[in-house]
Amino acid sequence: MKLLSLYLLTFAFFQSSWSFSYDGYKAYSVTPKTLGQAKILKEFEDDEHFDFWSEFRALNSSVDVMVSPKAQLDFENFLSSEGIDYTIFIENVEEKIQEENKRQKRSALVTRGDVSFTEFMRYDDITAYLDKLNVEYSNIAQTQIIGKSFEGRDLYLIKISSGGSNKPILFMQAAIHAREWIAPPVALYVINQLVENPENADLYQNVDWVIVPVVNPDGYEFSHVDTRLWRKTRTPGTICAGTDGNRNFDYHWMVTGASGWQCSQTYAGHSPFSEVETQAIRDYVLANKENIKLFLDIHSYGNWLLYPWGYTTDPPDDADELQALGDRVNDAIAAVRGTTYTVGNSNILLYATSGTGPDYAKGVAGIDLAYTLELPSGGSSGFNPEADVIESVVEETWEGLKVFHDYVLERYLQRQ
Ligand code: 0X9
Ligand code: ZN
Repeated sequence: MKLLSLYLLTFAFFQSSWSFSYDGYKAYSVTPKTLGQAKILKEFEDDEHFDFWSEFRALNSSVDVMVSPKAQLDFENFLSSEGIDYTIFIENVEEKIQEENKRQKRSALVTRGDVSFTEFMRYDDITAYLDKLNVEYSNIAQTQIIGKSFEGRDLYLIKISSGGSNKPILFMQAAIHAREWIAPPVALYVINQLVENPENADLYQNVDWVIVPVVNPDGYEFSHVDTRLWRKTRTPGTICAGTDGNRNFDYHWMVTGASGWQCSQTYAGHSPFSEVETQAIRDYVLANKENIKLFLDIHSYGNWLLYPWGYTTDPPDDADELQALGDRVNDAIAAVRGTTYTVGNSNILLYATSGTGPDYAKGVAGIDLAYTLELPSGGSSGFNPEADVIESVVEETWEGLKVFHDYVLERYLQRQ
């Protein structure tokens, strides 16, 4: 037994590479100057040789896209012929990932049941921590398994509550996109601060917090061991695997900014809610929709705090309120060490999306306050932050998330 654990530890510690190699993949920073240019660029999203890492934000503002070796020559010719400016900011993505991996300790060093904000934790370590809280702090923290992932992993949710019923709920989820490794630590820090830091006890007296730290554990694990930049779920397809969970919700499903092609990074699935992971979120949200006052979907990257709608450019009726609250969250984050977010409607100028979690939460479940938080980028690819930045990101973000709490308290408590 001892030998086995030693072997496993050694294996985990020295395991430094993924099965899939990004050798020869390049990352481009591309700047569309006209709406026409932006539209044609967006069409590449459906192509499996292209992986858009950052959001289209505005004309004359750059977007990051990784291109496979096969497609690079045609892409560069195309950009030149269209007069679209670009630079190559990573010549070989594989080299960058390997270089960074040498410096990145992953959770080989995390003791079972502990939480770490100095390395990226594997899914089993995350759930072991939640299990521990469930036992050691059973008066305030309860885990719930809300379903199983496609590969059979338990989908964990944790509720932090001082008891009683019918309180407003702040709902947060992270890592519906597998590769966005900085998202689970933000969710885990909220959990850690609420449960293990007695100074924060007043934050769950009148409001319950419900947090799903990893919505897509299959993809998350796959991004640790096989393909670093995996985004989707792991459901098999006839040609390519995986569905984009954030295009799979049944609200204006597949109307825009989503793909019907299974190899696309934004594949919406063969039908709405084809994925067990999104079904689990749907079921929890619908069953608790009267109480959930905030739906926060945590992603990376780009420093955005976005509110619906993704599927249409028409703003929601309460856009002013969503903007004002978002601005307050941004101010609180900025006060820590100057990190700023752009707060806005998610269908900003060029980047429509449909079938997202926040659109569903607002449009179907009637949760007024629905947001996507795109955390800061890190490392060469934006999804590969150095592990030693985790702490500063989670700390500053926590300051912003407390603003959501204060607002929900002000806005909804007297009505309960
Ligand atoms: O595309 C997404 O699902 C989100 N961005 S990510 O880079 N994390 O994949 C953004 C969803 C909401 N944003 C917009 N509608 N613009
Ligand atoms: Zn994402």
